[in-house]
Amino acid sequence: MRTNTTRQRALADETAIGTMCNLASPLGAETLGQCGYDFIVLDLQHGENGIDGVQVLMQALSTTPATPLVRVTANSAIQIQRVLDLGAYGVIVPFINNRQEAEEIVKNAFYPPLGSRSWGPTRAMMYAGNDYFAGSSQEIIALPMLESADGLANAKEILEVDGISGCFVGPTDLNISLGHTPDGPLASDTEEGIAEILKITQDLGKIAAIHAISIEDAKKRSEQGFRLITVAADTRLLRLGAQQTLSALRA
Ligand code: 3PY
Ligand code: MG
Repeated sequence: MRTNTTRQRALADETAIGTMCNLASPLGAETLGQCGYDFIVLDLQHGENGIDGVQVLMQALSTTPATPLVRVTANSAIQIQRVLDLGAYGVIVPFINNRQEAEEIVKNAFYPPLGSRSWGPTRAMMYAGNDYFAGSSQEIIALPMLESADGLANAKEILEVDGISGCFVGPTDLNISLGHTPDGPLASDTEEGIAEILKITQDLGKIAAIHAISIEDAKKRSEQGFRLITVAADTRLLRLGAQQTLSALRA
């Protein structure tokens, strides 16, 4: 089965760098993949992507070395199984708050004996290889998002679930859940919560993932110990590049 190079990198204690696709553009996804990102997260939770179009973005990513990951809209059995059938090599699931919710992810992301995913890897087997049934539990990553006060309080029981590969911290939603606003730097209790989650994840030998809003933020998270980092998103990268070009020419 095709190796999940992003998983491999993160578990080897190297930082995998990716970004998010909020645009429903196959050419956009392909362009980012060709830039050399380790992975690309196709985002169904925010932005304009939907389940019906995400397959084409995964096909576009197939021409690149980037690992295709999908952030689903919610902890939905149908959506997790469908994006995996379409070739996602990992799922990121928003707002996971307790062990039971983490167990649900495992049930839907993996075949028996680990989970109870239904057989039907329509595109996944072409992308991954004919040994998909035997190999997918090893290669696919399942990352619950820890981004609420409950998720923080229950981080250990969530991360201890067998089959959960690690966690993906959503700093902004965590900040909001702890009583702060989405603008400006994160509050000190949010940073303390993030450090706590990181320590629990590292102690379990699992993958610590997080979203970063800037290059500086990503560097800080990598130095802190996070090993899978999304930096910005296609919309933001487009805006930054365009603004930089314009302001240089108009100066
Ligand atoms: C958050 O910061 O809440 C996120 O979900 C980042 O993607
Ligand atoms: Mg979030």
